[in-house]
Amino acid sequence: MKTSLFTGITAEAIRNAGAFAHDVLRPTVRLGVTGLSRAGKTVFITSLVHNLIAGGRLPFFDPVAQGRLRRAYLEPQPDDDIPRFDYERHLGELTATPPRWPQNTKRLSQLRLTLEYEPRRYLDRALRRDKLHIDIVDYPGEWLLDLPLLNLNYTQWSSQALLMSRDDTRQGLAKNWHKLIAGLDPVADENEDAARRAAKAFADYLHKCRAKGDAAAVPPGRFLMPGELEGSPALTFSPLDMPQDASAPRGSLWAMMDRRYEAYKTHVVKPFFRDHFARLDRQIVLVDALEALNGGAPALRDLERALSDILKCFRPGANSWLSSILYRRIDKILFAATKADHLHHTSHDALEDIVKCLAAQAIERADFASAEVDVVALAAMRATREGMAEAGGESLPCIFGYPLAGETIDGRTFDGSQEYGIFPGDLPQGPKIREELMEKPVQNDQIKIVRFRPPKLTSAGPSSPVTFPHIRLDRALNFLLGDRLL
Ligand SMILES: Nc1nc2c(ncn2[C@@H]2O[C@H](COP(=O)(O)OP(=O)(O)O)[C@@H](O)[C@H]2O)c(=O)[nH]1
Ligand SMILES: [Mg+2]
Repeated sequence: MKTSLFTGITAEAIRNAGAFAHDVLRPTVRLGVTGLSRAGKTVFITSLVHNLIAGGRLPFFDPVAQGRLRRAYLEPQPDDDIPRFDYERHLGELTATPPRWPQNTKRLSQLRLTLEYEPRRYLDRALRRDKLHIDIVDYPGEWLLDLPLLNLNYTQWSSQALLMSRDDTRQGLAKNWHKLIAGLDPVADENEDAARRAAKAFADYLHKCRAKGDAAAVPPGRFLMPGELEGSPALTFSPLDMPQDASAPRGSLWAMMDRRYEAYKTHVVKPFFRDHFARLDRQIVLVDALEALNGGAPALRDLERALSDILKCFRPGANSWLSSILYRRIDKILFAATKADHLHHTSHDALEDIVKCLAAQAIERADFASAEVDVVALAAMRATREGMAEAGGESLPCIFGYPLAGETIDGRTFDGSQEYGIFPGDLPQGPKIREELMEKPVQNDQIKIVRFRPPKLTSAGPSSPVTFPHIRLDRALNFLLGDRLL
């Protein structure tokens, strides 16, 4: 272990060290699974756990390929104060007839999976070092985007948020909120009702941005993903249009908002980073690049910025608050483009290249000397099959699946009952990929993405359990965990 990790050690770090001493006896990996809402975290965790427990096809996960994985099972998690990831419910939804995608989740949860394996080294076998606990922590990526708030006071944050909202792409979405705060006097007496109305209008605006795929106008993350804090005063604030060079008079609306903003940082942002983020060993960041491709160049630029902000959390500045509480460093980070089953396999490498391109600048800037970073295109749950279809005398590589009721392509609305072959379009490729993506706007109709029903599951034989079909889930597993199962 590098001694430099102990510089700036704090009480929190010492507390985390207690957890570490415990881990030497029972090897544990804390695996963070994050991504913006709807990126596919719940489906990823459910499929990963089920494929391991039920013996799914994982030929590129070395311990399985080498026949060394003996069994995998769930165990009670060690942290009694963290909600458990509701694996059984999500499994039930995905295996129902007809299968359904899991319901939306908005909070942090955790699940302990234990792997028993045959160690490669004689000594490990003799000492029966043959178990690894994996504590999977599912948390909203929106919460990571709150880190920059720690360096901003209320006035700075307020003017930044207002400036962003006056951008051409956001102005329309912010109309109601702008109108509401224009009618509020920041130096007038504090007023709970006014604070509530402003906070609601602000949150509505943030939701509208997100619905359009705008990943940049997110913080404060709990406004979109409130978790257990819904309705709490720490979430009842909004930027205000404040007079320049003035300060908040005592008892004013401005002072009230300032106090709540600071409470949000102290009681919401810091505890998340300290109690959850700082304890992670490995991290997978799920990215719905296809949704952003669908939204064209502005959505891709926003996604690039969000990825860069997310990456900053993994490599905080040397003298920052976050680095002072980080006891362990995350040593592997995987960026995964999800839902690759929306594309024919001939496009999977291109999708990986797109995510590499979106994350490249951030990775360079952050200088990941101590962490290994990789990119993969995967589908945790493959909802389509592949085939060729004839169109206009041309044979095109298509994907076949059941589009969900209400989905549309080229003006046609699907009813969910029939299988269709879809040619999803060509992804930009090659050395000019960045220009193609960011400057020449991808036309909205160039890539065709519809949501498909989850697949009906089949088993390999009467005695085999059903498992979830996937794309490259095993490669992701191997990168994240393979070296801990030697
Ligand atoms: N076709 C396909 N769709 C997926 C896959 N993973 C997620 N989805 C879709 O994305 C939606 C959101 O996934 P979910 O796991 O709930 O996202 P979360 O908000 O990050 O937990 C699901 O309802 C599915 O429609 C996948 O591997 N393949
Ligand atoms: Mg979820």
